Amino acid sequence: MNSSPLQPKSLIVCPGAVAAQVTVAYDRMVLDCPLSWLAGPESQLLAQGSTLVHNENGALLHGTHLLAGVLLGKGAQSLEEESCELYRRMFAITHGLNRYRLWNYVPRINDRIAGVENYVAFNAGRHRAFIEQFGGIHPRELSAASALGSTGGTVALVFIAGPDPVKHYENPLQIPAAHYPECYGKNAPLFARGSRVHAPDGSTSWYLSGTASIRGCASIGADFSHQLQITLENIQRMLVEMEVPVARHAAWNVFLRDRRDLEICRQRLADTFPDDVHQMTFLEADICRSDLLLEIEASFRTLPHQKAAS
Ligand code: 3EB
Repeated sequence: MNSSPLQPKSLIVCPGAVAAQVTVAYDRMVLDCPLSWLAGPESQLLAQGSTLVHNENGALLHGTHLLAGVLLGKGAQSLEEESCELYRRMFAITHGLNRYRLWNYVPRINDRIAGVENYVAFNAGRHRAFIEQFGGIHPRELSAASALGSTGGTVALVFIAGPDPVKHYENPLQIPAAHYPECYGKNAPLFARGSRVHAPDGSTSWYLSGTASIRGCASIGADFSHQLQITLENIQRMLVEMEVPVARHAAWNVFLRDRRDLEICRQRLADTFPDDVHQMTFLEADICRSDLLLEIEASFRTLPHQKAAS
């Protein structure tokens, strides 16, 4: 069904599905994500635009200053091939635009196939697509991202892109992921720790990448509470680096490997970011490194310039 292009359309991410799938109905494009919802808002609005187009491999949302989309793997021979093909498609679709934010959902991310962990195979495919596209790895092409394990189905890639200027950030407490040594996989993960976008209407968006208990390149923290502490320190450092103002709208996603850690996690986050407690979604998901027990991502936004009241 085609609806009026004047009607705002939304890209929404919803957990709780069996396999990643995109449904488009009237004014909504929904990515059903195979992660378990635990607490907080049950769906998240990622982007709004004016036109939706879709086929069996994904959906795109066009707005005046935005192109957002969900792309699903077509079931290639291997996870590496499927990941490479998804990134090729995404690069073609976003050609000439800046990429603001990416989400990677990798089925059974910590399982091994023929001795290779699925996350390692995913990184190999992503790396190949970057080299094909840019001839090398350039920091200006690395945007904020998250990589989560899903319970099944194909790889899913969600992106937000557009023409507005974007600045990418790294965390001085962490080695840029693109420089991780080979012990974390032959091909490094390719993302920035955060990205900031200024829109022409005066609004600003900050995207904080999936943040975990990593210092330098090493996973640290033997138990959940310690990993949470390190993760929060990484986040606080990024909020300073990116100059995220105190007065802003926030939306958080907290991914827990084990749902039994929910209460301690909720309490600590409520103590640390009391104004944001109602904007935190808690999900159960596998994290890309098998020794990591949680990952936290967020986006922040300030409103367009207000016209002076007359
Ligand atoms: C890390 O810092 C944790 O592979 O796209 C976080 C965000 C992580 C994005 C990705 C991985 C990715 O290395 C994992």
